[in-house]
Amino acid sequence: MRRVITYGTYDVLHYGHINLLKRAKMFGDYLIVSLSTDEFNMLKNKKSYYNYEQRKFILEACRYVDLVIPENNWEQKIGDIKKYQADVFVMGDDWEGKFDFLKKYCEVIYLPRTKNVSSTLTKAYLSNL
Ligand code: C2G
Repeated sequence: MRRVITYGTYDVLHYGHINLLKRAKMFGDYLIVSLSTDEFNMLKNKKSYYNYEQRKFILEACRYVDLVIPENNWEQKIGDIKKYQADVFVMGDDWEGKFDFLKKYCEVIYLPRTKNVSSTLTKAYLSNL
């Protein structure tokens, strides 16, 4: 069983997120999403529309996702990779190079972001309706 792990806020889930999750899943058989908690989002200066439980509930309905765990801090990735025996770490390429230190523990893959879609754009559009 090849396990893939990825991290993110995944607020207002959109096709860019799904496209990332779908491609990430193709690198293994089991996809773990470490979902930023509301507290960690504050550290990332991100305010999510949906809270952690709601974002977790939505992600768990995604066919590509096998497990959702909380992302509480920047430091947990190595421990997560060991604890969940992740073989592959996948992120969008807006993070290109930022997580290369994980290469000691697993494969690190950065995938091209999906253009012209983001939670911020979606929220901005909705707030102008
Ligand atoms: N993403 C994408 N295309 C988009 C938007 C997002 O491929 N149009 C990807 C991002 O690159 C990321 C994932 O979808 O891999 C989740 O995006 P965010 O929720 O914005 O995640 P982020 O805030 O970057 O959190 O420890 C890492 C952080 O938690 C990453």
